[in-house]
Amino acid sequence: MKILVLTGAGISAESGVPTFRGSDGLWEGHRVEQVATPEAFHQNPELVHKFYNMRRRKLLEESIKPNAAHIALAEFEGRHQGEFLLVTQNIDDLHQRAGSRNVLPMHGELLKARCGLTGEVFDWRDDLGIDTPHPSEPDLIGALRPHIVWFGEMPMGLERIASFAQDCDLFIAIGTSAVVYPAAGIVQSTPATCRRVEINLDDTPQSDKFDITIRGKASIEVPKFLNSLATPGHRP
Ligand code: BJW
Repeated sequence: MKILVLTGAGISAESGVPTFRGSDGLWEGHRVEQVATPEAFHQNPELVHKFYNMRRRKLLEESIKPNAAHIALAEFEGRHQGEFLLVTQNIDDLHQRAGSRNVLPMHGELLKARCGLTGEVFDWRDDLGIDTPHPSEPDLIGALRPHIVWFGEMPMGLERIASFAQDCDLFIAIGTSAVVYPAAGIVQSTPATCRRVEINLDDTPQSDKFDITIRGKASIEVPKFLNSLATPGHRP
């Protein structure tokens, strides 16, 4: 069985990483266009760096750990015989820390920085600023930006995602509000034969495209659902 999983901020919420939308979402108090667009970065790089520095520091706090949903996905991948791809919209590294191997972070990674001039990508755990020198060219100052896909920019790995989705047997979307494209449209690029499962606290604008909608916390529902797949004769 060929399995495609798409995760969003909801899977990391119970690990202490805030979601975007919703009452205590990350963008409360920030207008999206102030921080999550290339124009915003061009106009006010200090503000944008500050926003991501705060989130990077938080992600590196000891209390932030993968939860039962991240771990269940990693363990499932480890024992799954067929093809498996985990596409995440999340910029945290909790899937990787849980041990997932085939992870495609389509909206970038908070613990990486990119040179805006050359496109080189570096592992990055410190603050970034307008005075940060380029790691291999110290005279080049301020060329680094967070390795994040902002609105209007092309998400990463789209060809691989499209090619995997077109003949997958099972698609599972977990903890995403399904309002940001192209991620929200992946469900519709899966074939008619594919079983589509949505796990979320609430309905989303895409819920009617799924065969099964499971309502509840990811930390409970993801392990439960993945365990049910291991039951002989069970068809999701
Ligand atoms: C739980 C839970 C628990 C909570 N258990 N569940 C008009 C129409 C269509 C498209 C467009 C349009 N105008 C513009 C566009 C394109 C635009 C877009 O989609 N805009 C819409 C908002 C209208 N998209 C883009 O610009 C993308 N690029 C692009 O389109 O390029 C051109 C292109 C052309 C042709 C082909 C392909 C591409 C880029 C999008 C980049 C998104 N970047 C962000 C910010 C990253 C930086 C940062 O982190 O600050 O990525 S936006 C933000 O939203 C972030 C997320 O990855 C993304 C999705 O959010 P997510 O993960 O779904 O989180 P939430 O908070 O929204 O939802 C959480 C969910 O979890 C909720 O449903 C809860 O119920 C649930 N939940 N706790 C289970 N415990």
